[in-house]
Amino acid sequence: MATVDLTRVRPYGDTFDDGVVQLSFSLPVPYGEEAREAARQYVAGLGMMEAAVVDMKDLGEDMTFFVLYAKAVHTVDFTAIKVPKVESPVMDFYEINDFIREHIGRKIIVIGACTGTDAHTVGIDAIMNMKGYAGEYGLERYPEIDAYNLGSQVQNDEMVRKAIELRADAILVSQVVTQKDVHIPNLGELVDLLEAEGLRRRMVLICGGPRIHHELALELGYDAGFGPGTLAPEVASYVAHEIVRRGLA
Ligand code: B12
Repeated sequence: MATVDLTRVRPYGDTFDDGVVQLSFSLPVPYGEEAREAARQYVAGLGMMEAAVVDMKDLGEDMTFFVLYAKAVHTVDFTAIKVPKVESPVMDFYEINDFIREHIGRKIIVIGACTGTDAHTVGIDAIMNMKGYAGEYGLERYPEIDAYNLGSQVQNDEMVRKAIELRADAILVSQVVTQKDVHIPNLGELVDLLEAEGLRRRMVLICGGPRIHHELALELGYDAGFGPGTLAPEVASYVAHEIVRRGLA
């Protein structure tokens, strides 16, 4: 194995450090040799070398889908990368319940929903549902957590009303549709409403979804953001620790 210079890394396709990447995309052009050349020229225009179409399919209606290989010339400095991450020890189901009993001394109350116009409930269900996801029970199964899954298309004012009614310690917001950045104003509105009610600092506020990351969540005024592949214990561990850290118990 060649020695890796982490200040100058680039993709590895065939031979080490060759810069080869695979790209796929569609163009609104009819299938054929002109389409192949259009895709090749497009990728060359991105600054990549030796662009070659290795597969293409007619999508109908004058649309063509392509798979290409090409060589990237630039590198990135891996040593200079800093990514904000949720920094909290992850406990298992039993440890979390013990932690809550020992450090909080009462059940914690969590409400969650898919908010705004978003109807993709599978993600929030994966975190909250009794039956769980990927081998991990959801929050409804935790004896020390009272979890309320409010479902889909819940409006922000309704979330706030429920948070007050149920005396929530934490609010979980799922946003899956991100077309035209619809999630940004929707997530921001909830923060504004909580601040207007004087509740923001009294609750742990979390968002999640396939295109959510911790840095974005922090920018929008949330305490934490969780992305693809999140499991319930990561969320429950964070909430429990954050309640203790912030003295909200
Ligand atoms: C199933 C599905 C639907 C179902 C939803 C059914 C339901 N009850 O959920 C139906 C058919 C209704 C649907 C409708 C639409 N959909 Co749809 N759908 C999907 C699909 C195929 C799977 C999503 C899913 O279930 N993922 C599985 C879960 C487990 O993953 P997850 O959501 O990422 O959740 C995990 C993490 O992100 C995280 N997480 C998620 N939420 C939260 C919240 C918190 C607090 C935390 C901590 C963590 C967390 O934890 C979860 C577990 O690890 C995706 C494509 C895809 N393959 O992803 C498109 C997709 C999401 N849909 C899309 C679109 C565009 C739509 C429609 C607008 C289509 C239309 N024109 O009508 C409508 C919108 C309806 C609406 N008002 O929201 C687009 C979104 C594109 C974008 N970037 O915005 C996608 C990506 C498809 C695509 N490639 O175009 N959809």
